[in-house]
Amino acid sequence: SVRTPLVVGNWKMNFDHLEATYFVQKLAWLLRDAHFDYKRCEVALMPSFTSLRSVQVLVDADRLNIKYGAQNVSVTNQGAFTGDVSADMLARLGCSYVLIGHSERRKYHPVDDANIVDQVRAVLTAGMRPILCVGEGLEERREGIELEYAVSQVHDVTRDLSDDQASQLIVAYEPVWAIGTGMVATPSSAQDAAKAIREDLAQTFNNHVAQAVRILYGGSVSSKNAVETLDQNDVDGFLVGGAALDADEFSLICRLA
Ligand code: G2H
Repeated sequence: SVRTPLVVGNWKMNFDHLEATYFVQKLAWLLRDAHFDYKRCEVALMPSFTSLRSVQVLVDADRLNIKYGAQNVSVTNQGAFTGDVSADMLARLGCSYVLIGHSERRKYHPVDDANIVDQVRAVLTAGMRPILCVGEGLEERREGIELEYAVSQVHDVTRDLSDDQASQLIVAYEPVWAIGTGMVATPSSAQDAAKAIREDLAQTFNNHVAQAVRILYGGSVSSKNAVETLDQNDVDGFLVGGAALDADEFSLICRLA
């Protein structure tokens, strides 16, 4: 791919701030030991809110090249919104990325497209990059409409962005049936989805935007299945869940990417 690959570890609701710090130190050490080139592949971790400050302090103190971000964000910037965290707060913690619309958020919390659009805008306004998660369920796959479904999820949320904003976007294609199940999409179906999403971006915006947007694959990624998927033209990296909870395994995926 012409884009710099990106490997993102989504820790979901795992690791307290001490475990998070330990993991980051271990990962940095493993990658240094392997002479990992961060310019060739970007690495990011998505801890819980409660670990972000600890990760920031460590990354700053040791001048690590590992990036990090949050798993969710409020659409508003401040005020009476008990339990919410704003994009500005995250930006001040040094976050580079924010996951938006992860299927687990869509499943366990009421979110709609309007909410997701506002989250994308809030993240962009705060100077971070949204990682927009999309992907069909088994139902859509059975009906054979998985490509249309994933494309329209991206389209509906991004169509009103400016070209500039759209080019900051990262899309994570995660077929819901592949998440945490051990069932990985075949490399060619990951490529088909990424290609269809990129073609739609080219139509909605322009080719320059479409070529700038990185499209990740997510869903039971491991060091055993990573290489083939990344060989695909339009797949620019991974969103890794379960396999991102083991520093050795995650570092291996980074090195393969
Ligand atoms: C998909 C993925 C990371 P896993 O949710 O976002 O998780 O790799 O465990 O399927």
